[in-house]
Amino acid sequence: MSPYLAGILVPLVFTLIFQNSKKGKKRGLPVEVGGEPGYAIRNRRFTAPVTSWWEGISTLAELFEQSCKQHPNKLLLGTRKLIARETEVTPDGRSFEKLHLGEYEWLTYGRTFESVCNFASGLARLGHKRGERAAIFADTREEWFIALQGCFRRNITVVTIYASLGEEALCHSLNETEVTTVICGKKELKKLVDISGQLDTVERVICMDDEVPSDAALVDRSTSWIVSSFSDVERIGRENPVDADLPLSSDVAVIMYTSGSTGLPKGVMMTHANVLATVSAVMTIVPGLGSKDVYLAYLPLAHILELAAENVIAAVGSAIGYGTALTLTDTSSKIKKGTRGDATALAPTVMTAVPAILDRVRDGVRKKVDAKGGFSKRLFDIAYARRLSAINGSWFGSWGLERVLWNFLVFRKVQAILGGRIRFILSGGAPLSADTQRFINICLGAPIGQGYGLTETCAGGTFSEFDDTSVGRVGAPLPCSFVKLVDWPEGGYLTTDSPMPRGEIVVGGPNVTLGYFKNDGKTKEVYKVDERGMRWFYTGDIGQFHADGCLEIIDRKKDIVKLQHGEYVSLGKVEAALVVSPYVDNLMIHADPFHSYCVALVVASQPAAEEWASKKGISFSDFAELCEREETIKEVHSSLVKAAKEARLEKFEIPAKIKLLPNPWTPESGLVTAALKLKRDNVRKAFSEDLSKLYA
Ligand SMILES: *[C@@H]1O[C@H](CO)[C@@H](O)[C@H](O)[C@H]1NC(C)=O
Ligand SMILES: *[C@@H]1O[C@H](CO)[C@@H](O)[C@H](O)[C@H]1NC(C)=O
Ligand SMILES: *[C@@H]1O[C@H](CO)[C@@H](O)[C@H](O)[C@H]1NC(C)=O
Ligand SMILES: CC(=O)N[C@H]1CO[C@H](CO)[C@@H](O)[C@@H]1O
Repeated sequence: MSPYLAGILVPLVFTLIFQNSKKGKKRGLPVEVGGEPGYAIRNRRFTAPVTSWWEGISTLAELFEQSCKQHPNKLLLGTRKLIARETEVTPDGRSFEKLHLGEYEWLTYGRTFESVCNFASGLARLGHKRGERAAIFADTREEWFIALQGCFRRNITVVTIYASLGEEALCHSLNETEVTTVICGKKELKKLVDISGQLDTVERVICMDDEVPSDAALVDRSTSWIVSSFSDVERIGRENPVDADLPLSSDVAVIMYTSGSTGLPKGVMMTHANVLATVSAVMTIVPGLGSKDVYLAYLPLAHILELAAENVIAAVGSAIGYGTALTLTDTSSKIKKGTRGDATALAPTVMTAVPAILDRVRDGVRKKVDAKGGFSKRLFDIAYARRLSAINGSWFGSWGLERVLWNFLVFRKVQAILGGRIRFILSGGAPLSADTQRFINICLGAPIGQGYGLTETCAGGTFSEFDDTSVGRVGAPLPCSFVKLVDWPEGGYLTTDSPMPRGEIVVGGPNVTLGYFKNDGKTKEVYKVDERGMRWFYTGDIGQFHADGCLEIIDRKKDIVKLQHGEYVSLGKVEAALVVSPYVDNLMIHADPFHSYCVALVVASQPAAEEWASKKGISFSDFAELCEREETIKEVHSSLVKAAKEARLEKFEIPAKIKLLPNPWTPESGLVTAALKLKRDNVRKAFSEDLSKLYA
């Protein structure tokens, strides 16, 4: 049967089942609030801000203990065993490390709780005193979660640090918080030893990898630290149990160092009540989260989105399987050919993602479909178009059975990439492009909930409800938050704007954190308390409220630059419009008041550029050389201009000149944050010569 025929026949064969149109549903509710005048709103489904979903529970420690007692025999933490580490050499002589990983091995809730109690006792026996802080500095893994819960049981404030953080920032965060115990992996231990001379307060290090002894000798010689392995601490605790020393809800649970886009990182203080409010809010949003769910954990636990997500999962009896971004799928870069990636080995039902990862999934699927061509591609295109019009609210293509059929014929294979059972994806960290949201939504058949929040608001803020298929918006306020807009006249955004009120986004509620650790000045700048005692955080983001109460982020205060002739360029907006060009892997727009036009640094997408070159018959020695070529730059530039026109950018917003760069920007290079947001200052510094050449 021709795919075109299938497209016409299939819907005719099945009976008409119209999906309810979701249009016109009110999600938010304008409310009166005190403080600086503004247009405030909160979630319509809840009359008062949610503080705890669980009755009688006021800290994360109590929440976890309750859940362990309710589901002692259910599986909680799963980790894949490393079978072999291999080195693969490509024909041109480059070598890559590949991992051969086995099946997941599980700890039950009961066993995990024992580990947590043992670890807590072990910490005390090793000499960690009351009131001292501990830092966790490691990639996301089982021990991270156990250490976190262990610290909570001893009322120890946990300082979290991104594993990719640079030396200076690492030193600053450990110094500032006077950490006495650092819990880290083997890789991070090396980093610590390098700066040991500057760490005065650290007394002991707990290494999550069991191979520590050989390193320990080295560490002991060069530092005065006592180094123990994780299993040692657990053993000591098991042999010498100590009573729990539980925190109150107003005690600080975590000081989270955010890899800010400028300067040294700032530590955000979060109480148990703060995190619990966010955890509770997530409960109200993911439909039917329960003990049948399996969650794939791989984002940094030092990010509040992941920390809250894992605490939610562990509170409802679901299982958490650990993975990494580099071993996620069967074709991930570190997975040995022919073996399974984390998603296929685990078959998760729920996962979190940052937009950059979902963009990669989308590009991967598109490329595969295009490469196949012919019948498969046509079938895919038809299926996609039909699902798209259904999601668009049209009756055309919205039959329930048709959806099942397309899933079976086409999308099942895409779904198999992530294990085939995904029913909900939580996206956060940065806004998701409309195109990717649609694509993932259609191909995975699973709703994507997009959150908007910051570490400072404890990830609270807004959340798009799972049945909201509109794109580009971040939803209505979370049940734990109030959100209001405040005029920003300099930027031309007012709450009296029509058709929608616009302004700086300000978040208030039980979720708003206490402020920055040892940084009163900065705290006073961005946190304000109104006359009713409610705390508000000024986000610096610009948003607008739709009539149904959903928020849309449209700009960022400090990313707006005035050009020589007075036009304002919103860097983020222009970047979001141009990044859709197939040649772009990443880009940064640069504008300043000394010039009348803007320029762009563009990290070229290697596959796209090389494919174009080979089509044109251009020969080149390596990719860096290709990026230098006049004709390549011209081609990429015209593709940017096209994207700009499609997004209806003004002429002055289109970069007049561009520099093509061959190497991707990674968190390790310090050019982007761990959530892959641009660090403008660093990029500007790193490419200052290129920028001045662009203006020459
Ligand atoms: C928990 O620790 C903090 C900081 O040391 C302390 O101020 C607080 O009183 C402790 N809470 C309890 C319930 O002991
Ligand atoms: C940390 O503190 C020590 C001593 O107080 C000091 O020598 C060192 O420079 C500090 N390092 C940072 C990064 O602040
Ligand atoms: C879906 O709706 C948008 C906006 O209403 C429109 O631009 C787009 O063409 C529609 N797509 C389809 C496939 O109907
Ligand atoms: C820590 C904090 O900000 N607490 C506030 C949370 O919000 C409630 C009102 O919803 C205030 O009463 C708390 O003081």
